[in-house]
Amino acid sequence: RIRRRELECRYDIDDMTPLFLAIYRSLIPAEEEKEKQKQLLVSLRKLVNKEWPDAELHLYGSCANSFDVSNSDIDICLAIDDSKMSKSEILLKLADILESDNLQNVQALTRARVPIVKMMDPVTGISCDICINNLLAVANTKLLRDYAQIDERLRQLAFIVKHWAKSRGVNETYRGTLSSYAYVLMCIHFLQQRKPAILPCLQEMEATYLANVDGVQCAYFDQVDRIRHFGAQNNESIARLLWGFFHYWAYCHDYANDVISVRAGRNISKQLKDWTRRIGNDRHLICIEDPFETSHDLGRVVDKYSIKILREEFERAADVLQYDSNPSVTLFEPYVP
Ligand code: 3AT
Ligand code: MG
Repeated sequence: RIRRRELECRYDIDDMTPLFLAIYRSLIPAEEEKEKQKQLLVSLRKLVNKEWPDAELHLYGSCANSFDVSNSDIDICLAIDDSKMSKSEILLKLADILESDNLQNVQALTRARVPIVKMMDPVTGISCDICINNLLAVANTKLLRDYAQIDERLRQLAFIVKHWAKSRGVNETYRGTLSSYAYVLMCIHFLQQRKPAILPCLQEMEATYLANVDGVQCAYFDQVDRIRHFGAQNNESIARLLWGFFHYWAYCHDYANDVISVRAGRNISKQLKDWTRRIGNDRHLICIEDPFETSHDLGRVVDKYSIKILREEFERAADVLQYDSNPSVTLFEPYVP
């Protein structure tokens, strides 16, 4: 593998910014779509509280972290005292309740890694996954949303990266590629490394948000209104950052030794985390530390085949941005096997 670490990006890269910003804007969900999501949440709350008066429903995932493109599914967490019923029993009961309220395609997946009920609301056409007591996901949703408010380039970059990943077929965890959550963490990490930095490391700052979630300490600076100018010293355009992002994962990241850590605001060593060997199914071929559940490697879904596909896609994207005459089209060309 030739490593092109020293490569400078093309001289006219900044001229492509309007094209990428137009793509970004076209992906943002319309106000009325967000309104429909809220309405659905309100009616689901009513329904659930009839059976369980103390239960709460929280939105999490991209519909709540501001990284959702239009027509996304929504993710909901049912927070409920589960000392009387098992998770599976709650899911099955929930599925019954939803079905009798005419929600469509109701399915309880009790044996999934994260057990959920899936369903579709025929009124709004919105599909949704409901999980039980996954409060760490609610906490990491807030962290991502807070990062997005510091510098708008994060949301722009992440939208384009998610759109690229979906177009190229590398946003499929069941096939060994990365989740949207992992891509957003890679974007945050990348912007933390720019010189000057575009994003701070919120978990290294004074903790203004503190919560113990399922035994995990979640602590970070969440008064992001006060640090809106953090990235102002850096005026890199979105096209330049996009090129930098792919170039970094294609040619600069040290896959053999480094762990991407948004929590630390930098790379840390695999050695330090004892992520150097394969243990069970965890191969640690690309290591992305979860910011709160730090023993959790989001890259663990990646195997020896999919790491090759991923890295080839990063290289393709970097090369398209470097040499192609029409990068804002070629970058998103659907992958055809
Ligand atoms: P999409 O817009 O749906 O592609 P998303 O951010 O909603 O992006 P997912 O639907 O894959 O992503 O996941 C929903 C949320 O669940 C996102 C994150 O808060 C949490 N989550 C996902 N994967 C993990 C994981 N491996 N570990 C911890 N939390 C996770
Ligand atoms: Mg989602």
